[in-house]
Amino acid sequence: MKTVYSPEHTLRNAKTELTGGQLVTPFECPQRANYVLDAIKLAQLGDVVMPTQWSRHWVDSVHDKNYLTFLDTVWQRWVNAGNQGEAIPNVWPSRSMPSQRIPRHIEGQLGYYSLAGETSISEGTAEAAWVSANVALSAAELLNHGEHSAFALCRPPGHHASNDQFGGYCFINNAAIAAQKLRYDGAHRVAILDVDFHHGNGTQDIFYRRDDVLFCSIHGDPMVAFPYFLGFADEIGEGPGKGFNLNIPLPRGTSYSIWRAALCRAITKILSYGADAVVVSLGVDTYEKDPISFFKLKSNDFINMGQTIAEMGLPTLFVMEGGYAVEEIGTNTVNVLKGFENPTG
Ligand code: Q9C
Ligand code: ZN
Repeated sequence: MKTVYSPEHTLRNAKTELTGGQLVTPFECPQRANYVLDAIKLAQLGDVVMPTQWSRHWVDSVHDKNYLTFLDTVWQRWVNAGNQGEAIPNVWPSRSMPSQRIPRHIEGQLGYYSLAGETSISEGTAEAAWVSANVALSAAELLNHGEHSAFALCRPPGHHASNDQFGGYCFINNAAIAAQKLRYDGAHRVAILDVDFHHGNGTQDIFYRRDDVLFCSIHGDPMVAFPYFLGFADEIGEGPGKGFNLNIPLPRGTSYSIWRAALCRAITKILSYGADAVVVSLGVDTYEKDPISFFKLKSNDFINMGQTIAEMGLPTLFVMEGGYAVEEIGTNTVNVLKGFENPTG
């Protein structure tokens, strides 16, 4: 399997994440992608190729134009406003003041265009997010050229980014834009299988009213896990999208046997849907030692995960999302990809 990777992911190198009332070094750090790349080379998974640059069209097709302008300019505007630290949102159009207006001040705009407050914007963040999108698009293009599978080693991740909001370490929804391209390239029906520990709220929201992209997600119960306000089992899609959204929230301590049963449910849905291609939002934060998650998958379980996904027999694009046990992120990610390439029976 080929991997698409760019060293420019290091442009995203924030110094702060707001967690537990403190500003800490972000869990979503450059070493993550470096460890994954090292493991890919060690395992000889296949060629590692650089992304090419794609038209803005694909990103524009899932994100609000004004949001993208905000993303491209926020850092400079934040600095120009005299701020010393990184750009962190601290006020939102909340339930008691549901304003539809977009503030002019950068502090107000940060709240308007964000869905969470842990993710600081720093110099180079927008540039890295655009490169990450190009990584996903270039990997999607490999499928278009006849590859059965490909791996987009995206960083920063994307599945929490909605049409017009960043958060959860995500800015541009890489999996969503890849799905858009696969649709355009001839797949009539695309399924997104989100196996990251967290619910892919951004991806769900982008495709919620559509029947040409099925979204299936297995994740920590949002009653007790980020993103808290989306990802419940009763969210099944709306309008033409009704029946084309599947959420499987699971409790604290979920082991692989339980998790795998959920995967099989999602796979049954994808097969009955008649998907022509699958995008896997591949987070490995389901790992037992992940510092911010609460499932109990072991490193070897990721091999079976890849094998099980392969049993669908569909062209598959893997897109990197989360995974914060940095030392093991390479092994766990490559285990999925190797498992996919070496199915049982
Ligand atoms: N105390 C992805 O996996 N909440 N994003 C962190 C840490 C945000 C995860 C709480 C988690 C976002 C792509
Ligand atoms: Zn995650």
